[in-house]
Amino acid sequence: MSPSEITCKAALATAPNVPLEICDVIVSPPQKGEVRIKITHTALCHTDSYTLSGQDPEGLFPAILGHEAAGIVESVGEGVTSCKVGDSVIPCYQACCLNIENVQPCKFCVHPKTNLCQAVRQWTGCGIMKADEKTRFRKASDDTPIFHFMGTSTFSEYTVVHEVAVAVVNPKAPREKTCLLGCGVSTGWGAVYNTAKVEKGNTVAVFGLGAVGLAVIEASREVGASRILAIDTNPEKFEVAKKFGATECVNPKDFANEKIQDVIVKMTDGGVDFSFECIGNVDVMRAALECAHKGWGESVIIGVAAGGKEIATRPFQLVTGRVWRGTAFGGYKSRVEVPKLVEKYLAGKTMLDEYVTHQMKFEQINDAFDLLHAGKCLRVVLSM
Ligand code: NAD
Ligand code: AHE
Ligand code: ZN
Repeated sequence: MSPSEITCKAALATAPNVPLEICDVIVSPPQKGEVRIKITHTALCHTDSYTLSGQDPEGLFPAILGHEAAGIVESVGEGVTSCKVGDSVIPCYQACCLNIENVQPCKFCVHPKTNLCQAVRQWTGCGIMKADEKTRFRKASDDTPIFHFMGTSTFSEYTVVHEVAVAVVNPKAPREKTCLLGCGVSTGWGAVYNTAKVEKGNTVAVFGLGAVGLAVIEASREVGASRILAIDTNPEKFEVAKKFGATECVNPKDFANEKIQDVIVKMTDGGVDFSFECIGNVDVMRAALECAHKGWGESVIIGVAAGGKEIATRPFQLVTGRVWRGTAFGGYKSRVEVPKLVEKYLAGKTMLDEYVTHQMKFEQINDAFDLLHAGKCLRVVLSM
């Protein structure tokens, strides 16, 4: 029997800076190359808040936000071979078209230096599905079409995603924890292992101690970084940063008359081997670059800055050997590597539970956003 429409609850972003509206939406069946997922758990990432704020040039309204989640395949569209009904899955906002029967991988997926699959990117950026360039969501009350977000739209009891965005994972893994591997934690880990390639004995500075920054700290400790400086304007984050592996904590507000990059350079005899910006603030991006050591220091931009913002530094900073990089989803080729991250967690080789500071009901999603804005949480996981 072919799948039919489903009516379910979703949290609708109706306009910038307006609380989400929990309402009934109609979710169409998956079309060719698509998968409909029953979302069981979704977390909130700062990027959801960024798009809701209206600062995202790709932000569309009305939309169903959410991109850090886990669920179970409810139905699949024509031609889908890489997952089946009942599979435990993690939707991947950063798609990956490798290893799918009858799918020719894109040139990004076969390239060893990037994870930026482009198989569906032009459609996900416009809030629609590739097959017919339409949305699979509409409002139950008046049939208004609702845009998808990042190809995932996990703030809904059911969502439709492209097959290339579905990672099938071990069904024994607790989805209330592994949902975090859909974005923030994987991104921080991958920034260290794949993008920066931090090595034993290196010194590291991490700007921003949300889940992303803490995952950078956790991975830096795992590779054996000798010093891990944790920097945040909210000193309430310092205790947890130390638990994740920070060796020193620095609050820029304690150095009102000194640039934070100068403080770090002094603390580290000329600068760190690697720095990571995990905030989305272009001034901090500059500071992170400029606290990297002359001659070899590298700085990785992870934070997402508002539309219209630009980064600046004296070119001399680069002439004298510093390197500026960026990373999306920590460089992981998602569908292929997320299942391996789940196994690493199941083997007890990573932290994950520790990033979940709050568990709430889906209906409390606006309270969860309030916690995020107040800096009172790492990850809030909502159960559907
Ligand atoms: P978060 O809001 O939980 O954490 C941000 C932290 O930065 C907070 O602890 C806050 O106190 C701190 N901060 C804010 N301004 C600061 C300043 N001027 N100096 C020092 N600290 C400051 O966010 P998160 O969910 O961890 O995400 C971090 C960033 O990474 C966001 O911009 C998010 O959009 C981005 N992100 C990027 C990717 C990617 O693939 N590139 C993936 C996930 C998230
Ligand atoms: N739409 C935004 C860009 C947002 C952005 O940079 N997203 C990150 C992931 S953030 C996850 O929390 C990313 O991976 N980007 C790669 C891509 O292809 O979007 C804007 O500013 O236009
Ligand atoms: Zn995210």
